[in-house]
Amino acid sequence: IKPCNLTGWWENDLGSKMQVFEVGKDGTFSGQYHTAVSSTKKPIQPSPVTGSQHLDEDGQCTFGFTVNWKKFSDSTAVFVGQCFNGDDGKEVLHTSWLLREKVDSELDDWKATRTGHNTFTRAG
Ligand code: B9F
Repeated sequence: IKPCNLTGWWENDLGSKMQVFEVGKDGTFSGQYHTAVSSTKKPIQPSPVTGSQHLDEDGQCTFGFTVNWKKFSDSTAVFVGQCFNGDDGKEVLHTSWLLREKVDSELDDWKATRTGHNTFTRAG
């Protein structure tokens, strides 16, 4: 079984790509997220990722990270997930996300959060 280390390039089921630069000894990491989808008119830009993973050696670590879409949107997304080794031995990340949209008024708070799931595999 491979140890769990998120360093490298990942691609999800939407075609979004994420690069994790380096995982520190304490499990913290930074990276860049290139979303394949957006619903703003502004051009999509690479967005900073900051996260933390467990350093379990069974290849099934849990992790979380935040994406700040600051260059083209006021929104923020957080992902939580776990790494698995599929039947073919390939690593797969199963994640759930919350996406917080900036709303103009507290009255709109109820509709400000979206949620979903993404599956990532190694890219390149
Ligand atoms: O489209 C999002 C956005 C935020 C405010 C206007 C546009 C920003 C990009 C989010 C990308 C999401 C997906 N990509 C991916 O790989 S993060 C979770 C998904 N996984 C439209 C209006 C308000 C929110 C969305 Fe917006």
